[in-house]
Amino acid sequence: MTKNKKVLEYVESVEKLCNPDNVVWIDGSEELYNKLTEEALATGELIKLNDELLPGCYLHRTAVNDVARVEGRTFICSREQVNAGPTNNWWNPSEAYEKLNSILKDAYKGRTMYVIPFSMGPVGSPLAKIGIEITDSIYVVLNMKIMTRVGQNVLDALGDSNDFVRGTHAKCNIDENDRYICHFPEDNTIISVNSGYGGNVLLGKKCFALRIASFQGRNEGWMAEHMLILGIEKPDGKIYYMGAAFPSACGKTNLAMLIPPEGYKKAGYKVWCVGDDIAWIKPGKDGRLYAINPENGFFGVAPGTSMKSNPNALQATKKNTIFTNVVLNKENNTVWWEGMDKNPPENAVDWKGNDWNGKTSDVKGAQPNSRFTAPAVNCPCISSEFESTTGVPMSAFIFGGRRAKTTPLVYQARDWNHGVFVGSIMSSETTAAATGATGVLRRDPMAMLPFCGYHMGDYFGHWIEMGSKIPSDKQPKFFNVNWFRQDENGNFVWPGFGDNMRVLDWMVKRIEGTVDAKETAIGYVPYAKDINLDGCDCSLETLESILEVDNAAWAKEAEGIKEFYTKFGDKLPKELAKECDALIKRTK
Ligand code: OXD
Ligand code: MN
Repeated sequence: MTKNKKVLEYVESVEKLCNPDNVVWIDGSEELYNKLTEEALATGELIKLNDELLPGCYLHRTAVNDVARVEGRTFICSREQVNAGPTNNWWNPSEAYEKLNSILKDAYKGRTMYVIPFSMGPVGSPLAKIGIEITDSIYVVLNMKIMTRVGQNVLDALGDSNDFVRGTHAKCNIDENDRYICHFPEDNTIISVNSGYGGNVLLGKKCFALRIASFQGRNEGWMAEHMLILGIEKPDGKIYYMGAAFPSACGKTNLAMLIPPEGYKKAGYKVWCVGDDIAWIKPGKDGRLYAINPENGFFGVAPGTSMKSNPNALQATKKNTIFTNVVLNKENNTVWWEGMDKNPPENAVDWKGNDWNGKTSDVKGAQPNSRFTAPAVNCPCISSEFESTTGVPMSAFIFGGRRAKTTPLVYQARDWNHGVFVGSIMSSETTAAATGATGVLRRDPMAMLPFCGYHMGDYFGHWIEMGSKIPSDKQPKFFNVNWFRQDENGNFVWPGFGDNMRVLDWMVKRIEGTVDAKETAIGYVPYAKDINLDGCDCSLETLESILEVDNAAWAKEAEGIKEFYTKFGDKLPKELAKECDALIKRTK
């Protein structure tokens, strides 16, 4: 399939080490995918679902010990420890290679080795990058087909270039004690062993598109961010594109596919989804920042996805989708998960493969981190710019988190550096369901804590530097949102979901310069009257209560930020230290 010497060398080296029975190159043809699907059905790796209700859809179950990303076993193997920084696990690369090679030795014996050439981003786009993933898992091949662009055309686009990421994955025995997800940023290399769970084995996603790409972006003058990308189309046809970063469990996929309230729909507003998880962002010729979604599908959390919370995502899963660790409804051979509807199946199989009755069982049927892998083209609100090779021009960056108090519904940063500060202090309170302890604050700068492939202090510095290259009139505006303010009784105050459109609408007006805002210690906060509440289940007074900025609370918050910042030592950009001091001063 290719004469590229570096690709051939890499494939041969893995073949020699892992010793497979066969080698199959994934050329992107339907014939080959069909053949592999048949094989996976025969072994039980995949279960075919109802072809009328869910055409082209399959169910897969992972091992019970292998259901999520494993941050504790994820390593940045930079040559110098300092370059991994205080927020990553570091492993000396020579030691890591030695250990991984011992695990990989003969790991494919009796198995087939698949070589997947894939592009992150539209093939041939100047913003796209190429990878070769080698794996012994058909599940990985079929998921990579959905999540990335795969096939001969990728190798053609690569030509004889050495600029590709080498990803090796081996299932081995799914032994959690020998599970490693390792990144060698200086070698463009990823090695993942002893897992079969998507986030650990679909190497294009977190491993390449965030950890390796963030490192590449710093060296090459662009940014790889954990951001959804959406476009807001106004009735006059003008579209504003925004990138938004949230820690998990803050409704990122829901925001990416938001359905505007009736009044907005009637007036002609539309929201388009360009991506739900990752953005690659680069300055264009005109000086503005342009973004692509490097992925080709959605690897979404299934539980909680419903016709109410996210009809677009649900619709996207109706064909050519792979479900992982959800409930199998035996009555009609379809799938179900908690939060899909109030009608769990009685004659069903749970994610572990045991018989399950949703009406009587007291255990969950779907694994809480069960997933759908759905092609982006299936999404009813996918943007017409999804395949754009130049990307979409960014008008705003939105940061956010889950905070019961302190952080108002929305505020705008003063300028770029203040915006970077706002992103760097992102934080979320854990929910009781997730941890057993409610209200524990976790700082997660730009939602990149588990995904930054180098020292996070340098990452902040890179953000500052990117801003210095963009003329201020071309810079996106920065906003922070908090959909999760609670009243004294612990009830959420803001209705959220589609009503978040009202906040996005205010941002558009700020971008256009058609609405004033109140200057506060933390930035610009809306006047309540400027947020459109027509048809909204929230009164003006209630809205006012979640727009308040409590200086005493922010003075305390600033102490926490200062403390958090000490982690980064002298790598903390002085611009951010200055922003923190300025916040402290303004709260007095
Ligand atoms: C994801 C994550 O799966 O951020 O997207 O964990
Ligand atoms: Mn994510």
